[in-house]
Formats: sequence, structure tokens, C-alpha cells
Amino acid sequence: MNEDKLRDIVSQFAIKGTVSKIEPLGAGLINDTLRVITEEADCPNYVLQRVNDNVFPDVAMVMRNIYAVTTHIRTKLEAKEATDIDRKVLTFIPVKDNKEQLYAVVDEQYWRIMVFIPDAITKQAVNPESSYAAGLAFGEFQSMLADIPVELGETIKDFHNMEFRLQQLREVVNADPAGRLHEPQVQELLAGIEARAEEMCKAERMGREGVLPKRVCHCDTKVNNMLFDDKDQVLCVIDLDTVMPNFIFSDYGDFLRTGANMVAEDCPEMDKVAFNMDIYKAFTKGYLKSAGQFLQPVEIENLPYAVALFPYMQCVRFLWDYLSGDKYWKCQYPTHNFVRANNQYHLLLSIEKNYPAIKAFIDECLQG
Ligand code: GN1
Ligand code: MG
Repeated sequence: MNEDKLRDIVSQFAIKGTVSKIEPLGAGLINDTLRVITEEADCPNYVLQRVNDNVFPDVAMVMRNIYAVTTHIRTKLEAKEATDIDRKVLTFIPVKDNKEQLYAVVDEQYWRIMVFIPDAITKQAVNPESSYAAGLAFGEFQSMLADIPVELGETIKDFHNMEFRLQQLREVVNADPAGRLHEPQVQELLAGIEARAEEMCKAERMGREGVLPKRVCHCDTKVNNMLFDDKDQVLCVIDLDTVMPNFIFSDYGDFLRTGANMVAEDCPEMDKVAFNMDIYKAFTKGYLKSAGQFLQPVEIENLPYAVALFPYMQCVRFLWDYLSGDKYWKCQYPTHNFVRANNQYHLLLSIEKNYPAIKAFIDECLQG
């Protein structure tokens, strides 16, 4: 898209200063992201983003959620007289004629603008120190939002609903649209998935029985969705599109799924896939420090289940996409989605092997 067009879009928002340049920023796979540089030294720079409305069909809902979440966090930070608040919570800029509208529609595309947070560092992998900091920050994020006065919308329906994800897989198994069902490795994975299906749907059952609450969760807790300062402390949680009500297992389990895997989620060398107990312990310590106060015993007791649930769920989702003919995730080669599914399955096997130690550590944290 040419720069004049982008300048036109920016001009719809109530930003401060004069735009000098608009340039690409980062490498997000879902939304298109650009940096808007302003001329004046005392005006911030901005991040301009086109929201992918294939993945997020109700952009108005996404932005209503984000408005509620960022204003609530800001109020909390102000109440505790935090310093440097503009770097600790995202600031979205409304359109010129409506203070509560945080997006503009141009040629049927959805755009939004937020303040660019200067001097922030992003990470792609964690060590035990940054894992502890991440646990603290995601726990703090959930904790600050535990008393948000509005009900948030579900921006992707049934996003982390295990029963739904299994149903989706079973439907594609029945239809076999890509003709991949007969592959022996697929059959092996399916058997492993079905053997654990009932146990893995425990959260939905407890939800129905009314013993497990839903709370505001981030639902995409990767380390690259947080900004760090130069002292390795988390400044700000970003990428808020998936913030929605869910069981707290989402944020805890999904972080460990990526952060505590010894290799990337698409590494084809299955013997290298393993669960990193040091990362697990550090993250859990940080998370329980900030979230431990508001969590119910039933939530804490089931954290080991959450550790297993997310690799399992991601295995189901990747296999679903493989059998569907690779429609959701971008693939670099024909079996890419199968490799991802198999990798997640091996991570699950490693977690099962470490399960007694995983449980023992939670007990230890609760006693200490
Ligand atoms: C997608 O785009 P990214 O990497 O942030 C997916 C996550 C999966 C992840 C697996 C909206 O996230 O749920 O865990 O891929 N996000 C959506 O790589 O489906
Ligand atoms: Mg992201």
C-alpha cells in the first residue's frame, strides 16, 4: 500500500504531531504492522496496524475489549502511583470525532493506531530469569483484570475450548478432505489423541459443574507478546486481540507450551523435543507470586493439568489443519503441519514423564 494512502488513514486518528515517515515494523503473521514517525521531538511515534478480520471476524468487539482492558489497567497503575505508565500499558488513539472508537474502516479494512513504546526490547526465547519475569507479568495482568467491571466478548468463539477442538478434528477425520487420513503416522497420532480425549476435557466439565470460573485471560501468552526494559523486567503485555474470558489455564499452559519446549514448535527432530523443568519452575514461581492471591484452590491444583492441556490442544489443532489441507497455518513444506502436531505430541509425552515432578513443585510452592 502506498504511503499517501497510509497517511490518509493516519489522518483519521487524533494523533499528536506531523507524520514524517511510515515504515514496516516487525514480522507479525496475523496483522500488518507499520511504524509512524512524527517530526516533532515532543510527540510520540506510533504503531499503525491493519487488523486481520479473517481471524478476528468482529473487529468492533476486539477493540471494545481492548478499550476496556487498557483503561482498566491504566486506572490500576495510576491508583498505585506507578511511574512511567505510558510504557506499561498500551495507549490506543481514538478517531478524531469519537473518543471511544479505537479503529477506522477504510476500503473495508480495519485500522488502528497505538503509541509506540520507546526503548523496549522484545525476546523470542526465555532463560529462567526472563521466564520468572514473564510469569510475574502474566499473573499480574490477570490479577489486574480480575475485577474489570464489564463483561468482555469472546473474540474467537471457543478458541481454547478443548471439546470444540476435538469435535473439529473428528469432523475432518470423517470427511478426510485432503486424503491424508490413511498415513500410518496420522493414525498413530489420532490414537494417542483419542486415548487422552476424555481426561483433557476436564476443564469444560468443571466449568459446566460450576466449580471452575472463567476470568479475563490474554490467550496468546508467548514471550514475544511482552516488552522488556533494559534490566530484563517486563514493561508491558502487548498483542491484546485474543484477550477474552477463559479458564486461567490458558495463560499459564500456553506460555509453557512454547517457553519450556527445548526446541521450536515445528522442529522435526522429535528426539530433541523435551519439557524444560527449569523454565517451568521459574515461570510457575513468578506466576504464583502475582496470581496466587486471587486464584482459587481448584485453579492452582489443576495447573499441572494445564501444562499438559496446551501441547495436547495445539497437537489437535495442527493435526486438524493438516487433515483439512493446511488452510489455517502457513506451511513451508507439505508435511509442516504434521511435523508441528507430532512435535506437540512429543512435548506432551515429555510432560507426562515429568508429571510427578511437575506436581511436586506446585505443592512445594504452596507450602513455601
Ligand atoms: C497462532 O499467530 P500466533 O503465532 O500468535 C494461534 C495460536 C497458536 C499459534 C501456534 C489466533 O498464534 O493460538 O498457539 O499460532 N493464534 C490464533 O503457532 O489462532
Ligand atoms: Mg504476537
